[in-house]
Amino acid sequence: MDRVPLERKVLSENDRVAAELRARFQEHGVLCLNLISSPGSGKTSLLERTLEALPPRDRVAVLTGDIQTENDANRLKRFHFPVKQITTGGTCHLDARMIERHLADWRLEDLDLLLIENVGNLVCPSSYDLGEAAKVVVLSVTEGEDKPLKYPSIFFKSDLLVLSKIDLLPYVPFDIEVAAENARKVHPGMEIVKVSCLSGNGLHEWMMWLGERRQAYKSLLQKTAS
Ligand SMILES: Nc1nc2c(ncn2[C@@H]2O[C@H](COP(=O)(O)OP(=O)(O)OP(=O)(O)O)[C@@H](O)[C@H]2O)c(=O)[nH]1
Ligand SMILES: [Mg+2]
Repeated sequence: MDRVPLERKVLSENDRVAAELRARFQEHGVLCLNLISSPGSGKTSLLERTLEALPPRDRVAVLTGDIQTENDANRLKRFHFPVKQITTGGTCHLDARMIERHLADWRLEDLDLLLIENVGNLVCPSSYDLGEAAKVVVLSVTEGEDKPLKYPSIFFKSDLLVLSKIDLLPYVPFDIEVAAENARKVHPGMEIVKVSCLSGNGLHEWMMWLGERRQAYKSLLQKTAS
């Protein structure tokens, strides 16, 4: 079989498993978000600040993907929410089977929110549905304003752009308005929050977005059930 039909087959198998996951998330009322960015844009830092801000009894869990190491899971475990590392051993993205396998011994009925940190990569993760309700793309101010134009797929598919590391704006030639304009060229009306995990600026807006998303998901499920 040549490469293109084989890739298509892998993707359709992934879509099938992702659809099953999405149905299970809906059945149990679990909002699942898939965080995607280049390596080092600040996904784990954003999750650290998020877990720190959530009430200790919140029904939240995290799956974090990397090619190697348990480093990110170790950083996130100290907040005492369920956290699991997925090490792909070389694959540049998570796929739906990996999510299914790593969820096997968690009870979805005990969760309201599942945060997935994808492997650091702006390209491959965009093709693999994980059954999430929404993708969130993180772009740091050290990466250049042109990234939405160069890697349009992930910006098009994500509901939210988190512009991260804004504390570094005085030191890097990054025009935040141009970055936002580029993102909206690819994805008209895209929601954007600007954050610094170092100073805490903008984290309130991120937490508001997250809270509104959780509420909207709950209302949607209630409406479809009645
Ligand atoms: N100045 C500054 N540095 C930050 C900020 N957020 C993260 N960093 C730093 O950026 C580096 C990478 O952050 P991570 O949170 O590990 O990034 P990541 O996207 O999870 O990285 P991978 O999982 O390897 O893809 C670390 O040295 C962080 O301390 C920020 O808001 N401001
Ligand atoms: Mg990380």
